[in-house]
Amino acid sequence: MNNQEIKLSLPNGFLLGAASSAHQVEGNNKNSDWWMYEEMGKLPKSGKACDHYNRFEEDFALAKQIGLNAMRISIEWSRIEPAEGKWSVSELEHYKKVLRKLKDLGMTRMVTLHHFTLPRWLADRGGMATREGAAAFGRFAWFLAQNLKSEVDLWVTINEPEIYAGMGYRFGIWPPFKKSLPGFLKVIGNLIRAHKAAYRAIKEVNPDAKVGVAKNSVYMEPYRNKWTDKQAVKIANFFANHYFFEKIRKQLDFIGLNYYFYERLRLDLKSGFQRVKPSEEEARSDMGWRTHPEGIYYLLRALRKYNKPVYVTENGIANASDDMRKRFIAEHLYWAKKAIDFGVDVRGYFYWSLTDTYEWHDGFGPKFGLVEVDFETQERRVRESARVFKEITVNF
Ligand code: IFM
Repeated sequence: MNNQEIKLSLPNGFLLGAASSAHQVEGNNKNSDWWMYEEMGKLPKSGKACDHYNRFEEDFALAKQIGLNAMRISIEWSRIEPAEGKWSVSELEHYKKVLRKLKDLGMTRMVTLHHFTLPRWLADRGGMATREGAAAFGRFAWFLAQNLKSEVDLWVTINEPEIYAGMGYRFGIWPPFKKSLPGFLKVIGNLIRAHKAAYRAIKEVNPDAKVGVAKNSVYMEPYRNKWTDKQAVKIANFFANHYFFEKIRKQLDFIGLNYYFYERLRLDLKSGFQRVKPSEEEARSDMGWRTHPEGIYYLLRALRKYNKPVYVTENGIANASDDMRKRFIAEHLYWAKKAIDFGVDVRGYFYWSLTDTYEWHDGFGPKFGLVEVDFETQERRVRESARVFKEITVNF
């Protein structure tokens, strides 16, 4: 793709935005389970992160300046409900200010309610491994719907349910550091309950609200043109990309697609089920994740069967030298546009992330941001690649 081809014409009202999550950018999220484990030395410390809690105005102004018309942020549950049933008026006021700032800038506001962290009090009681966790999430959603009714344009209940459950309960890398397949499946079941509870709560307050989920999806291909490899893809594709949507189909106003991963699968008697490693020539991010823009097209096409609006709620690359990012964004948008032309109702694209962030167990190493952050001085510098958004035509 050359630079000429970046000039895509996207549909009326198409959202071009960036995404972030509270714990990764705000700083000092002291009442969350992550903070607790960071203090114990089990995770890198997030500390002040990007100090976005105090610098949100500057950050949103940069988003506007680079040509974005939408932001996806998350509201930190542990700030709003630091103890069970005790709602913080001052934190609610803070988020009202944040959301109003976006409105003043003319930006659409997508808000996530659960992006990997939990209030400590709930984590102490088993979090999402319990049905009570799902019910508590419903109450949290109800509280926000009541109080932020006119401040949110699009609600996302849960971010990447399978990643959350997998990292915390199957691979033991994130809180609460468990490694159990039955435990993982139980959490998935409770996240489905949690989504439904939040969906019902928000709709009870405002039947016109638009509520969706942001689901991580993996584009998979068979390694060889063999029946076994194709079967492996079929099964893995169902569980990784569709099971969750199927379960919440009736409680879903829009679909959120987070796309980062491409896999080639093989299955045979000798080596069993295998994810074939990328070859040396394949483009990869600083984190070793291979990039495959075309994959977004096939994933989006497969979502057409749900007959709902779709937003790319995340897509991004860790690329400190910034030599891959512009092309990465342009090519994903190119393929998203192809999906629109195919008939998928894609309404927006949110790049991950506006700024560099605290990247969970990888700390401050990976650089995903359109805006570079010096974590010592908190200085911001817009990366060259961020220009891409001004080169794309959106018909308003
Ligand atoms: O930083 C994360 C984000 O929290 C969820 N989606 C993937 C991003 C990059 O790893």
